[in-house]
Amino acid sequence: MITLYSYPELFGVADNNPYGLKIFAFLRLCRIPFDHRHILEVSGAPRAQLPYIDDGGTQVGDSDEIIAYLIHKYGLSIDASLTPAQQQTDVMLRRTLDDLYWVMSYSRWQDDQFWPSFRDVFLRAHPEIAKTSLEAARQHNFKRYYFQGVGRYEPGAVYGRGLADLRAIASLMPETGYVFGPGPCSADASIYGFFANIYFYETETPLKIYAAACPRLTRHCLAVHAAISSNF
Ligand SMILES: N[C@@H](CCC(=O)N[C@@H](CS)C(=O)NCC(=O)O)C(=O)O
Repeated sequence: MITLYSYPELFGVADNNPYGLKIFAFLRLCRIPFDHRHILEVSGAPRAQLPYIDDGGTQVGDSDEIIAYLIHKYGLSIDASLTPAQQQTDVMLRRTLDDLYWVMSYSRWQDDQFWPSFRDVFLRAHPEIAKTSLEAARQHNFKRYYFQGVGRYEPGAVYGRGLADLRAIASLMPETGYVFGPGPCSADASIYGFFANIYFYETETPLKIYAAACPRLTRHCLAVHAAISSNF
């Protein structure tokens, strides 16, 4: 049995971290049974980052490596129909989502305008987590944002970057079906992991305002959300 280790759920999605939600969605789209453990401690994870999986004693970290491992190990056909051009678009898409991650995370943890709301929602949903632990995580994230670079920009410039990422992703999205055709592929799990963590978030950050007004992305998000929530 595969075990997925990832961060806690929030606002109706299975992980408040986009990389973990991406793997959750991928496993569900592929109908692979798994046990889901929500943790905060990263020291036991490969490269000390979440998510990771344990598959009968084999531990794999990094969401893209996990997907590649599962496709290979279980002969999954989810991406089999992608053209070579779509495969390369998928790489660029995942890199754009990596960029969006920093903006989304910044909006929750660093921006003083939105931090109190994120903190309160998180503590309400997870009363077992101490306020001091969350404050310590915030200080840790300040360092991450500074060294990545996003922490050195004014909020307007940060959000400008995230909105450009969202616009680029929206431009790929067809009016019907999934990103590369009528059926879902791993790229849909990737988009869902990040977009759902913006769209279902209650606070009106610039990313959330854009997301809620983007019918192509919201339609896609709700379609994946329904697909991974039913029949399990
Ligand atoms: N490339 C990794 C990124 C995962 C990642 O960035 N995880 C972060 C949180 S979003 C983490 O666990 N950080 C722990 C830490 O910085 O201490 C993936 O695709 O899974």
